[in-house]
Amino acid sequence: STFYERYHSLEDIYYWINRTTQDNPGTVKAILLGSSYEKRPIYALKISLNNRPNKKAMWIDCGIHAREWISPAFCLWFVQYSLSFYRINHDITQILDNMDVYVLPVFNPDGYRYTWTNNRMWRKNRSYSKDSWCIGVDLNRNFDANWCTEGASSDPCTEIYCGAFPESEPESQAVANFLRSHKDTIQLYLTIHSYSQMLLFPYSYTYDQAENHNDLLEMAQEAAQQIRRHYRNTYKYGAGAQTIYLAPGGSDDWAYNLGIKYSFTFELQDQGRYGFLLPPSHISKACNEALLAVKIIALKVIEKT
Ligand code: 0X9
Ligand code: ZN
Repeated sequence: STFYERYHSLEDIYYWINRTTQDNPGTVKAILLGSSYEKRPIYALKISLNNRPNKKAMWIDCGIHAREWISPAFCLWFVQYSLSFYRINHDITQILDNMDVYVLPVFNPDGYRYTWTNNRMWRKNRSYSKDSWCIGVDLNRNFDANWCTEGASSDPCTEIYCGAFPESEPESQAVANFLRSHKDTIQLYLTIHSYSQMLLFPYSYTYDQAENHNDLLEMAQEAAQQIRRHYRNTYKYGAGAQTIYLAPGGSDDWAYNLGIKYSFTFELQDQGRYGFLLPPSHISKACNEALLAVKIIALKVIEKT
């Protein structure tokens, strides 16, 4: 198997980030967004293929939940594909000609490392709370979007602990700060999770429909249909609250309310057979079908804006 058909430790991914920037000078830059609770750097890659003025951008983050290993694997896959197939594949060429792409491979480095060394099923980050022995905040409940209402918990011992206040965690703060300062160029926000095979969009913190609900629904539906056609696999799609559950404080809803009107959460393979323990032999199919969905959605955003 190739490098991209395996899972990689945090140290390997840092090394890969370094290599990728060195091997692609002028195209890929590493941006230091901040550092984690345990002081590890949080890097995003910026892929910029030509120097058009007023170029728009899209954002993809992976690994906000530590145990969802297919997610960082997808970010690496996406970067590799973009660099290898620019000017070869029509769709990725079209996308990179019109947009810069920011890719954050590991949103939650402390948690990810912990899943390699101590507990494969860890989800949250690794921060200590003041008044509990329990460790970790669910970073996807820590954003300022109806923060800590129904679907999150104020109990530090649960898997959906929302933190002491919105953006209390250095990881969510680093990403929120970057998105705030780039909201005028970023038109599309994507966040990659697993598992359950779903394409979700706002809102997850309320059953109310987003203002461009029909647009988002149409995009997700088209992506799911193409996955079915090309890969014979089923992805559900819809607004988060209606499709899975009410869950406030998520990065997708927060980015949407910031003004990034195309905001999606992808839940990659599988449907529960292996769950978070998706075998490496499934990485290529899981990533290729998600890549198809990213392309369809990004092309539609370019078309619409
Ligand atoms: O609950 C989550 O954070 C996500 N599912 S997961 O099993 N990967 O943990 C779904 C997130 C959907 N979006 C929001 N809740 N905002
Ligand atoms: Zn997740």
